[in-house]
Amino acid sequence: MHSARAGHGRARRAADGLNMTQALSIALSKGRILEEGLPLLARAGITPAEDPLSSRKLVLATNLPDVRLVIIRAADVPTYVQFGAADLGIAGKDVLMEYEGDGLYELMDLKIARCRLMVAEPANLAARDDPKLWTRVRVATKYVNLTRRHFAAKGIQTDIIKLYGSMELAPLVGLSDRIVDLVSSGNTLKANGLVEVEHIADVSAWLVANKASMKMKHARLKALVDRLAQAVG
Ligand code: PRT
Ligand code: MG
Repeated sequence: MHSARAGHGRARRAADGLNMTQALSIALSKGRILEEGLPLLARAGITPAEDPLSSRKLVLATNLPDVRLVIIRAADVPTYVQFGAADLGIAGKDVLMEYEGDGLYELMDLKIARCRLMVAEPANLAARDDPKLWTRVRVATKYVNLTRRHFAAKGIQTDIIKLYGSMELAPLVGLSDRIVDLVSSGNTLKANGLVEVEHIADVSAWLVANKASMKMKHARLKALVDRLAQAVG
């Protein structure tokens, strides 16, 4: 009796394991990506089995039996996809530019969660400042890698202060005059007396894929990617 139950448990776990590896997974983050991504997924014929905005589940089944959504932090999406923990992912170009792995394909621009990556500084400094004269700048940002690359390409040295959020606060409290951050409406900068002084990149969310999955699960992934491409229009 005991061993039969254990046997059943093993079979059950094996079946779950099979299901986990065969289902196609899409990693995406709560917040803007999910808010704008859900209508896009719906247009592609993919709807979660329960509301991801209210559910605490991190893995969600969808109306398609072999597609599930994995809900993770935005900055973790490239890692999950590179290591094959998800077949596909939806990640902001900012996150992809910052991530320095090379194990994923950037398949297509989903044209959602649009914004721009900017250098900003206090308005009173900008009035007498000229970015063309910069040789060394102190910058607060969560985008350490892309900030260093951006300035290095222009021959400017950087002292970077790594933050995890609320970059707009840094100039107000004397941490650094300049910040590198995302801007969409511009209201946050304005509310904190900051102005944009340099444009680094236009940002939107991209569909990324694990390289091995694109070979091993090609037909099913291609069908899914085609549906998403149609939904983007
Ligand atoms: O918030 P959390 O720490 O969990 O993670 P996250 O900040 O990485 O996630 P989330 O959901 O805030 O952002 C996910 C993705 O949305 C980003 O990686 C971008 O690709 C995209 N996105 C689009 C934005 C914005 N627009 C945006 N405006 N992400 C952040 N912002 C912030 C910006 O950092 C600034 O603080 O909004 C503020 C500016 O907005 P405006 O409208 O006042 O200019
Ligand atoms: Mg955020």
